[in-house]
Amino acid sequence: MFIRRRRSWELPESAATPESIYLSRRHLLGAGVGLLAAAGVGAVAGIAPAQAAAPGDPANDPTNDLYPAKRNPAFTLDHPVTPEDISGNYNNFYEFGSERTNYQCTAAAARMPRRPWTVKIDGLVEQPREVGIDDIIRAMPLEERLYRHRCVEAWSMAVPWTGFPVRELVAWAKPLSGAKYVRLETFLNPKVAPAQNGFIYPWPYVDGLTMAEAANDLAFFVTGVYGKPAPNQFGAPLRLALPWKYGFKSVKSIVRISFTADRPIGLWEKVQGREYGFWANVNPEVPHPRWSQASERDIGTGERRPTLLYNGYAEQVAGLYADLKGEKLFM
Ligand SMILES: Nc1nc2c(c(=O)[nH]1)N[C@H]1C(S)=C(S)[C@@H](COP(=O)(O)O)O[C@H]1N2
Ligand SMILES: [Mo]
Repeated sequence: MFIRRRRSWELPESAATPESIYLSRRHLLGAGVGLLAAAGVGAVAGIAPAQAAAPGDPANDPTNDLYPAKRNPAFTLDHPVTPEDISGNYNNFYEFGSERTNYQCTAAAARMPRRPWTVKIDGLVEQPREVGIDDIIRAMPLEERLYRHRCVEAWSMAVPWTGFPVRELVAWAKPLSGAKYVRLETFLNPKVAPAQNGFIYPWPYVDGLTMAEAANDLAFFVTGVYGKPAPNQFGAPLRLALPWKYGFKSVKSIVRISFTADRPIGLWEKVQGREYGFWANVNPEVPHPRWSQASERDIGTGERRPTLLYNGYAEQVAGLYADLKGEKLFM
């Protein structure tokens, strides 16, 4: 995501060629891992590898027994799933740094403790409550879906998410009839995510959707990816996936789900409302004020593909917007 306050030497994705940097970083990382393995660090010395000791290691996730979940064949793709070593090292998670290609972001996120993790459900509901994440996950019908994932910066990937329909959790939360929106909030903990000490962004990360969008079959809460609990950089232990919208709508590492009468204002809308609005539906014909959305670069294959209306999901979601023509549906 790019905001106006970026320094002049920072180019938008469309103007930069990050592959060369990205590939050289990958190369460096690979070499580092090789050296460690060759030296037998950890194993020979009898010290547990740093990964296993990390509080954020998904290998210790208490819901491991639920994976892999059955794939729902209704959600497939016409192009290959992005390899995990690529998608898992190209993440937007500003709480852990503002560079997608920076492995420090993935590593920093890995230090986030995954438990205890409590989700507050409040606002216009019959009974506000705080629930442990495992109680939510175990109450929900987990399934795997292949989804397109399109960032507003014009890169995309194909991801095998595991999770459950948003509407299942909405039903479980028992919202009141006055609820018109679902507002989602990420954790606020600068000790875990030092970038939250910065003053550029109005933390915590917030975004939301309408109740009608939440009821759509495609709206998905994600708990896992690649057939296992999601590594932290993907937004563990609970994140949203709205595949017909730009990725910034898909809030990560959620701690609060509120049902509201008023439209929530997301972090990006707050920071730069002229460029990042509430609806943010994908549309190749509506450019971002500073770059085209006509095509996108698949970070797995490197191919440039034409962008599709509603990111290819028009059939399922266009009806949601039939009566909203006056709204800025694609910003
Ligand atoms: N809390 C939080 N959620 C977030 C973000 C973020 O920085 N913080 N980035 C958003 C953006 S811009 C995108 S494109 C997706 C990226 O998801 P991915 O890293 O799993 O591909 O997460 C979204 N959710
Ligand atoms: Mo994004």
